[in-house]
Amino acid sequence: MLSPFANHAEKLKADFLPRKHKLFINNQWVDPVDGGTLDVYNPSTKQKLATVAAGNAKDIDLAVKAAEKAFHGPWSKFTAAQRTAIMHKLADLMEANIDELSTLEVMDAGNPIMHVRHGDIAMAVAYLRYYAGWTDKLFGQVPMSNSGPEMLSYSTRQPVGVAAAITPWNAPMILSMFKIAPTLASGCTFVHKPAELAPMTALRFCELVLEAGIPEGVFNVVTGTGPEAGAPLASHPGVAKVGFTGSTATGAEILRLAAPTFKRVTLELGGKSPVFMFPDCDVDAAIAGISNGIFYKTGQFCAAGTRLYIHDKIYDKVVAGFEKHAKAAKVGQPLETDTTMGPIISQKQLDRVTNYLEIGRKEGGEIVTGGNLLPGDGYFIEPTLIANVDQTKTLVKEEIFGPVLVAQRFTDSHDLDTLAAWGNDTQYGLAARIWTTNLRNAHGLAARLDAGTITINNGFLGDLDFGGFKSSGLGRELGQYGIESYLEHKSIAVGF
Ligand code: TXE
Repeated sequence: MLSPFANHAEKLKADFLPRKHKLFINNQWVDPVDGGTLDVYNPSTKQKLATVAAGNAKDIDLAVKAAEKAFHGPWSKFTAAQRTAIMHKLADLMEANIDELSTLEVMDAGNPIMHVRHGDIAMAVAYLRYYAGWTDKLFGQVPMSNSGPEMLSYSTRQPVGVAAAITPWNAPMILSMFKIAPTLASGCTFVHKPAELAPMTALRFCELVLEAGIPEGVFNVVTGTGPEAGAPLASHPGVAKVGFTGSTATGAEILRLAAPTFKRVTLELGGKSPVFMFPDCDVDAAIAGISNGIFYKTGQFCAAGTRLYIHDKIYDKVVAGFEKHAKAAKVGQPLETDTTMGPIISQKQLDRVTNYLEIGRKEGGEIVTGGNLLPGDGYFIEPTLIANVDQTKTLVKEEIFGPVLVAQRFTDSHDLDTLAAWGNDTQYGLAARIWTTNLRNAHGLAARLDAGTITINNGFLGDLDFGGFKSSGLGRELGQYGIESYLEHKSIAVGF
């Protein structure tokens, strides 16, 4: 079927993609100081998509200085209402260009167009509008005990300064927006180092920033690799806050790089999220939930529910149901509107997934469905379910970051403490899912699990904050809490 998005793809191929992509500093497109370049590939065709600039420490320094100047300059004079207005303008521009932005992100990162158009990019617009509403709702305090005719002490808040964002490739626009929106709402300025594997929407977004009239220096993008551009950004003394989404190992490195200058750091890292399926749940809804959950971003999603704990009474039905969904899934070209699951992002990530499948086999796992690479031009692999595993197995402990589920049984003899102990038996604590209609199981288990986000049945996170316990991260993004790390608190005591 010819995708209605094919026209956008053709236009992008004719105009935007072949350009000489530069760095966006001070509202100008500039060449990187040392002239480096990086090729970007389409994971569903393995074809080169574009060549972008490879910035390094020198470019990061220019971008941070521009952001520092803007922070103390014109941007600091913007009222809350003006920041709100400009954020709404940016959101309107995103919406006006949503089909093109979505197409570009699909060509760059490989996620299915319908997920990207109606999920990621639409939600990024919504988050921008959400935080646009926060600019005039940030308050300090005046404790009654400290105010009176002869005393006044109060607290106030101010933006921390330059906020850096280092983002991954699995959901480029939305994970960037988790950081862009609170930056603009709080009055901070921004330097972004997008993922080298999928930087294209970040660059196209700069054109919308220009069109929206955001003053120079407020919003800067330096493309490049992690070690060459990300590391100097995370350690730059002019940066006050680093927001990072990516691997746990790189998160630890960011924390180390940010430590000498005591930057505020938020980290959203890996996960190995458990899914508990009780016999009283809506089994069909639960099967659809686990299937869609693992098809989403081809399992390359930090909060994906990957460890299934299924009650014995419904185990066979769930496994058969998933198999049916997996066989019916259309794995293929992500610009086609009926595609269920796209490719893995790169050969390296595909090798990582196939290596885990090999480990699973060696450790005695039974591949119930999937497990094979699929023909085609891109990095395609079948959705996979592996049974006959237990808590000791590598596939139950480590993040695979591919469309692979592992399934275990439980029975009535396992109490909530045992189930929670299994759920918590990992270094991660990002998310958990519970399928049940029994309130005692739902709340009892949710209270016992160490996870930042717990979904019961079809629960939707909405405007709640997002982040993880343990090695899944530090701090939170989204919601009211998500703007806190962009704000400094100041207590002022007045003497009369
Ligand atoms: O991640 P990296 P990779 C997990 C997932 C995946 C694994 C590896 O398990 O298989 O990580 O993916 C930048 N200083 N997640 O290697 O390296 C890099 O340029 C500063 C989970 O792609 O963490 C990119 O912009 N920055 C995840 C960003 O970090 C550095 C999303 C992410 O890359 C850097 C992606 C350095 N030294 C992967 N090294 C999630 N939480 O959703 C790299 N970077």
